[in-house]
Order: sequence, then C-alpha cells, then structure tokens
Amino acid sequence: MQKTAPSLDHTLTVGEGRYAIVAARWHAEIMDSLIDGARSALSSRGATESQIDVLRVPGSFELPLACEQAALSGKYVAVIALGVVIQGETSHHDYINMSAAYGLMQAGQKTGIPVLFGLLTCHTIEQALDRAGGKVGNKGEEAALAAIEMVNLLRTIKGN
Ligand code: DLZ
Repeated sequence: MQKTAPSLDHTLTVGEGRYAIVAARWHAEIMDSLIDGARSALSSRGATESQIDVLRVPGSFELPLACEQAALSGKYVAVIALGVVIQGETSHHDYINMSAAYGLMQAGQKTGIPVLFGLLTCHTIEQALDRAGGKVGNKGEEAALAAIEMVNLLRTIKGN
C-alpha cells in the first residue's frame, strides 16, 4: 500500500525571519524539483525572495556540517536540508544516509534551530522522481511546510 504524507498544517504563514535551503548537488534535475518545491511552499506562505537563501553542498554527506553552520550563523529561523541518495551497487548509500540523518538531527538539537530532513533515500531514480513532484508529492515542499510549522511551534513555546 502506498503511504501518504502526514497532514501538515497548511494554515501557517512564514512571518519574519529567513529560511536556508541547503541542497546537495548530486542528481541535479531531481534536486531542482525539490528546491522548487521548498521555495514555492515558503513563498506561497508569505516569504519574500530575501527571506530564502539556497546554499549548495557537494553531496548529501556534507549536509549536516553546512546545516549546522547555517543554524549557528544566527541568520536563519530554520534550515531545510535537501538531498537525493540513490542506492548503488555497494553499501555506500547506507553510510551517506545514516550519517546525514544522524548529523541533521544533531544539528537541530545542538543549535535549537529547526533542521528539516528533506533527504530522499531511494532504491531507484523512479522512486526519487515520484517524490520530487511526481505521484508521491514533493518532499522539498513537505520539508519546507514542516519548517514553517516548527518555527511557529518554537515561537509558541518561547512566547514570542
Ligand atoms: C559518493 C556519492 C554517491 C556514490 N552517491 C551519492 C548520492 O546518491 N547522493 C548524494 O547526495 N551524494 C552522493 N555521493 C557524494 C557524497 O554525498 C559526498 O559528497 C562525497 O562522498 C564526498 O564527501
């Protein structure tokens, strides 16, 4: 059975503050769709161009460090990590996926800035295309919506 995305809160708006989209370069066309999805989710909820920075890293393995540094910079209210890892002949992808997932979680926890996990961990290119604007939605868009929700949640928790 095909799983559906959890219902995200579509009523929230961006408000003040800048968002970083940190995007790996591997699988360029699929990445472009994820970046477009994240960008349009932010702008359709009120973000201006100057509130969105797109920062590029060589591959998904480099996402955690770049996201952590972006979060520490004080410039951003949230950092959205985007990447596409496709299973290869060796177990290389497992190391990239696990390192990225763990590193991104730690970056968020260490900095207190939401770091979103928009990494596709797919067996095939087709699975990735399905999740980058295809029949399973756009995971870049979902990560951006989750970022807006987390920023609003932290504002509620902190009372500002
Ligand atoms: C090396 C590598 C491989 C095999 N596959 C991917 C991939 O599918 N997606 C991705 O984002 N990056 C890949 N990389 C590159 C690594 O993430 C990393 O950039 C290099 O190992 C250099 O540290």
